[in-house]
Amino acid sequence: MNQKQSQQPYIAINWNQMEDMIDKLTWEKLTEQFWLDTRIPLSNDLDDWRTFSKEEKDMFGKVFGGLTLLDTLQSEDAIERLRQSVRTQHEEAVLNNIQFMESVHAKSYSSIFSTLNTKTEIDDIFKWANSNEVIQFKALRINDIYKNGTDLEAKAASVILESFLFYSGFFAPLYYLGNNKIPNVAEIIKLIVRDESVHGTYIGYKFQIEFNQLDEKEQEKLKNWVFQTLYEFYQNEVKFTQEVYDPIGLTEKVKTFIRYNANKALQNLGFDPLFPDTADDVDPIVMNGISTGSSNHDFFSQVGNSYLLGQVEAMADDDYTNWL
Ligand code: MN3
Ligand code: MN3
Repeated sequence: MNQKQSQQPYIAINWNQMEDMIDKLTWEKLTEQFWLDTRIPLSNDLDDWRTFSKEEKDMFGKVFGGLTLLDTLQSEDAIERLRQSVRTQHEEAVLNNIQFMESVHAKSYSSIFSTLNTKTEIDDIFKWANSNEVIQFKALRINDIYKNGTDLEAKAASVILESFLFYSGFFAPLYYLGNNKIPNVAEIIKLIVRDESVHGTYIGYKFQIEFNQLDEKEQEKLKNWVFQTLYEFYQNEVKFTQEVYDPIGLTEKVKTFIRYNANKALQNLGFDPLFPDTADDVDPIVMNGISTGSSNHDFFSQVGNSYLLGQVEAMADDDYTNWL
């Protein structure tokens, strides 16, 4: 939408005349699942936290520090970039909601830190996130695509971040939840996962609309770019996973989980999976963690309360009506 030309009337947004019903359904879904970190009783997790080893506490600091960095990027730069190529006024309204929730996500980690960590520990975590090479690679590379990539590349980068790059971090709280530890911290992560699931699906859907308008040659070129970029991120994710999870011996389980989620990112973009890993390969403790509770974390799933990889196929309108 460009309303800046002075000769043209300024257009009032009309929610009774939808160009794309997906915008309205997404708005309703996102506003219905609105939440705030301040409503979760995080201090109830302190008893569990005190039993954790130094290595476990260190791992959680890095995990949440890394997630803070990525959600900061989403709240500050991603939505501004996506705004440049909105197709409808309603899409811009949905992006406003997403942008605010990204700030809620980024702030949630600070609520977790202030509950579990000392001031010195918090300072160290932020120092790590702001200087560590592997975590910085994710943020800088994604932001570079936002700054210098095409509209379609920017959308793809956003989906890669939302549906893939967060999950090496999400693994830890979900795994501990599956073992009945820190349930309130994990509840926040589950709420974030639920949001990211809608964000990735929605931006992926908008990507697919534009992608389908390209000619075959351009499609092939962009598809190759997406797979190459995703694989480049996967290699960095492996490094990140080793650095963060080697000390507590969870690296291999996390690597399976990130490959599974890399496939989900590709699915959101309308592409076939790259890795052989499916939901069945992911540690069931994590799948339990992610599916506990009343929320549906995956809008592709036809079976309701779960987080399974759906059939890989192009999006259709009825995929969205199933949300209702
Ligand atoms: Mn977020
Ligand atoms: Mn998001």
